Amino acid sequence: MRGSGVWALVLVLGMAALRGFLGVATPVDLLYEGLALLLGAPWVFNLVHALPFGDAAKYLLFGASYLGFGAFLLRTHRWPGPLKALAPALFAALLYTLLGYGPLGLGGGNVALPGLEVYPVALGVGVLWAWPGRLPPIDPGRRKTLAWLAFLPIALSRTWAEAGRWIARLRGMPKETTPVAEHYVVAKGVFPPRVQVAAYRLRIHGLVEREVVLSYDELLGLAFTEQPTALICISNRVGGDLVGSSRWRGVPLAALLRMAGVRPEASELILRAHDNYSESVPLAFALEDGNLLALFQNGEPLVARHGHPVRLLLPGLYGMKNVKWLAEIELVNHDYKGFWERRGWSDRAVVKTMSRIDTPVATPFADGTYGVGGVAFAGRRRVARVEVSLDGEKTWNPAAIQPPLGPYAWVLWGYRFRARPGRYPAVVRAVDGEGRLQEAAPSPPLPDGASGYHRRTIVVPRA
Ligand SMILES: Nc1nc2c(c(=O)[nH]1)N[C@H]1C(S)=C(S)[C@@H](COP(=O)(O)O)O[C@H]1N2
Ligand SMILES: [Mo]
Repeated sequence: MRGSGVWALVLVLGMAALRGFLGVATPVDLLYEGLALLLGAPWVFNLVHALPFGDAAKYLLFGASYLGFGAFLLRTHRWPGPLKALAPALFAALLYTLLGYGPLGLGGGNVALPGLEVYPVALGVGVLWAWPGRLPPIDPGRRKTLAWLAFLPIALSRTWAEAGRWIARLRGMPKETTPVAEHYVVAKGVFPPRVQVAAYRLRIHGLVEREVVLSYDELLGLAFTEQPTALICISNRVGGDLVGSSRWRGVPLAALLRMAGVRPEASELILRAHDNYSESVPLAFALEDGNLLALFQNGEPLVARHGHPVRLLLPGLYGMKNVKWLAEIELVNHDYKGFWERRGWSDRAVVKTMSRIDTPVATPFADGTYGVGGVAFAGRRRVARVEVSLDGEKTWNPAAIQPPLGPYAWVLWGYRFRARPGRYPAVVRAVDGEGRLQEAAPSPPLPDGASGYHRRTIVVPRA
């Protein structure tokens, strides 16, 4: 049994190395995905975030997945040889099925953790596990050292995450947090309406138990949350720059709705602004986590053009739903068409998965490789993976992703490669957290937002 333990450890570390150094998806990633999904339940998410781990929770979970897989291997210790060899593959099949990707992990050919990578790893590990040959005897004194090695996956997952750091060094990359002055601005009017803070009142009325009227100071007295959140305009073209990702801070919308007490008949919110703009959002969506009545952007009170004093932030919906200069929220029991809907634009306005190449000239690195990069965003579905092609879409290569600042922020991606100086046709595409590939067919922004891949000729200079 002791020999098995060591061998299980070796295999688990081997998989961590495949993941950490080569970016190969392994059965462990499926386990991580499953656990993360379980932990994605709002109450667990809040609990984990209340703990003093911060971002480390993710790495602990990643490490735990490796230990979990090791434990699974040990459970199969007494299985007959052939079954033992198939155990990791069965493990993968079970998780693929539970995750809804289909047992082979094909899920329409667009899954974030492709079976084409996972199964060969699973079979390889299985075969080594079933017939390891004769293991060298281990001196008991060294067992402790080996036990410490169990932490290597955690360390590796860290390096794997840190590996994204070079992405920020690529020339031409946007900042992870868009400064207020660089954030795109869209509004129906030319000048922002002037709203006096002293006179400002937010009114919540309609199908509520009690009408709520709050001054700016009263809003300031409520519990705040801060979250990095990307905004993208529905009229943004493929490759366009009507997208940004700032740190917004304010009062959760659900908390305000609770203050007013939503009546059971209510089904929709009408959002009215001081510039005669109006929008609507279904109540069920409005109640979700992440929706904010924002008063601050990147730590500063909102500036006029971004909605001073108060705007709405509805992560995952196109900018048009993120009402600036918010004046009132009315709860109603019917569908309401907002300013843009009446002009033919999308009613639901759920953002499409997008990705963009931001580096016209590849950045040379000391190791002889070159790097290109950009941003990607998939709203509440999150970005699972980004792929880049440099050969006219014959081959797609996985890009590295910088762990995003939060669930609603955009992600910075980067891709490193070796190539001779020259011009290359770069194309990028993203896969969202539901395993769905970015829509390839080009469509114009009207009515549902643009789709299609961003293509850009990149120059590989002489290093
Ligand atoms: N009151 C009001 N809110 C509005 C608009 C508007 O014209 N009036 N335009 C919307 C659109 S179309 C977009 S894309 C976002 C842009 O927000 P930003 O200017 O802060 O980037 O604001 C939205 N909120
Ligand atoms: Mo917009």
